[in-house]
Amino acid sequence: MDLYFSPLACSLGSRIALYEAGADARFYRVDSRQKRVVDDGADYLKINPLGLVPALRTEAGDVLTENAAILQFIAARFPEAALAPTDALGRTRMQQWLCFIGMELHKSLFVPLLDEKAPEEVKRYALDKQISRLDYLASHLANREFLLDRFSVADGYLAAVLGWSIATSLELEQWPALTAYLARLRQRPSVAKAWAEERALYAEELERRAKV
Ligand SMILES: N[C@@H](CCC(=O)N[C@@H](CS)C(=O)NCC(=O)O)C(=O)O
Repeated sequence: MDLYFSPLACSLGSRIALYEAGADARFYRVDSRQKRVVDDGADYLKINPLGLVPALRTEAGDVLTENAAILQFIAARFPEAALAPTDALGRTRMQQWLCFIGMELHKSLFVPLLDEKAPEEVKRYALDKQISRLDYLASHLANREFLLDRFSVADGYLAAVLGWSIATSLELEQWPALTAYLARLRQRPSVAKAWAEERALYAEELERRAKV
C-alpha cells in the first residue's frame, strides 16, 4: 500500500491509521507546491488530479483520495485493528465525526487560518463563525478519552487537524478538554511516531524553502 502525504498535512491521519493497523505501507512525500512526488519527481497530478494529499494506492493498484474515505478503507481493510465500529449506528457516528472534522474544522476553520494569502478579515470571520464548533467538540470530549467509546481513525484525523492550531492565531488552551485530548493522543505510540517523523520532515522542508 502506498500513501502519498505531505509533512503534517491531513494525510498525517492516514499515516496514523496505517501505523495502528500495522500495515505494510510505503510513504511517498508530495511537494504540495510543485505537485511532484519528492522521491522520483513524478507528476502528482497524474495520481490525484486535484493535487491534494492524501492519496492511497491499494495493494490491488486502485488509487483512493479523500481522507475520510481513505481512513474508512484502512479500517475496513484491517478489521483486526478495530479502528472503526462495526455496527451500523457506531459506523455512522464515526462518519458523523469524520464529516465534522473535514467540513467544520479542516476546511471551514483551519484552511483560512493557515492560508498565508488570506486577509486578516477572512481569518477573523472564519474564527468567529467556527468558534462554536470548538466549544461543541470540547464539551463532547470533556469526559471522554476518544471521540467514540474507543480509539478510531477519526481520532487520528482530529489529532492531525488540532495540531495545526500552533501555526495559527487560535489558542487551543482556551479549551482545556482539547489540549488534554491532543496531549493524550500524542502519547499513543502510533500518533507519537507519526507526529515525530512528520515534524522532522516538516522542519527539513521549512529549511529548504528558506534557502530558495
Ligand atoms: N477533501 C480533501 C482535502 C485534502 C486537503 O485539503 N489536503 C491538503 C493538505 S491538508 C492539500 O493537499 N493541500 C494542497 C493544496 O491545497 O494545494 C480530503 O479530505 O482529503
